[in-house]
Amino acid sequence: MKKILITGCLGQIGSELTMRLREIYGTNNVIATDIRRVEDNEVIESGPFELLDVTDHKAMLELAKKYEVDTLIHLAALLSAVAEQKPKLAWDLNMGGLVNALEVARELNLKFFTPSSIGSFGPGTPAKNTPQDTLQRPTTMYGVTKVAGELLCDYYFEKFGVDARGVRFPGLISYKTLPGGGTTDYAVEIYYEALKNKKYSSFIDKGTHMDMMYMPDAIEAIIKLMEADLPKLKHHNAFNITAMSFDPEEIADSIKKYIPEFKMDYNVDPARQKIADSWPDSLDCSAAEEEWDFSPKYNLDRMTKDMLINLSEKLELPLPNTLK
Ligand code: AKB
Repeated sequence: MKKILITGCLGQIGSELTMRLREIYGTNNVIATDIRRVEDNEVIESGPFELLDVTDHKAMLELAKKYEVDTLIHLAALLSAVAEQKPKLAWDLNMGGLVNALEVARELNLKFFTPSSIGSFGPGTPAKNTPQDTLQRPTTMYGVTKVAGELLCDYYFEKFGVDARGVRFPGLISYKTLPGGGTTDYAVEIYYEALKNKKYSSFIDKGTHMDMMYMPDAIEAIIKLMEADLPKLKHHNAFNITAMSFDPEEIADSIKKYIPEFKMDYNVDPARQKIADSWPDSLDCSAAEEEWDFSPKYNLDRMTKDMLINLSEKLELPLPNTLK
């Protein structure tokens, strides 16, 4: 990767990935795009930024040509809970945006990355130690677009030789940018509420295990996969990756180690619970480990400590005594 165009760069992944890529590859070699512009934003202010609606193929092609990029990282998409509320929009944006991005990659011979998700699995998938290659019959529109997206990437690789790579992300936890409308978002909200109010009402029920990962590991995974030697990749695209699997009780217990007075109860949201129930509990990432040396650094307690330290600074709230 030398010159990179990113779509959806103001989202949860994009905002951190853009800054990290600018550190590694140089500010002017990372062109950030999003459908909106916001005030006081480090991604917009720190380097090249362009407005881009990913459903506009011509506009995407023009930008890729204008900046002479060699890599396209396509992140713009609706997440699971919002996609369930607006299924037609999710189809149009997630699939329309992806096919446009793959077309641009084909036309200009670009290296390509797009994320899939644990949402690409469904209730018929083995829930524990979910294999890399297994049954995928998701029951959400988000999942339908993710499986179709994985297949589309495979198709562009086989048919046109587009070097399309990707991972199946679990829930991503970060203190910098909030996720927008996912099922795993409770695992981010809980840290904000723990610091602000010492309590949290979880919209996901007790005993619901989902895979998760701290954002620094997710960012390093993207870069490592993109820099991996092509002949070593047997799967190429849609690699299972995860760093931990927990249910609400376990993340609450981890927070209590640092904020002993923290209390959690439940106010389950049936729509998001239904999505969570259709997803695996824990993925097998051996293909990613073997093919490109995937190795996350953060487990639950390390992540909790880092989240609480950084969030208390961001929210200008006192650091918990246990962390002083
Ligand atoms: C979501 O909850 O929709 C995402 C995901 C796991 O893909 N965080």
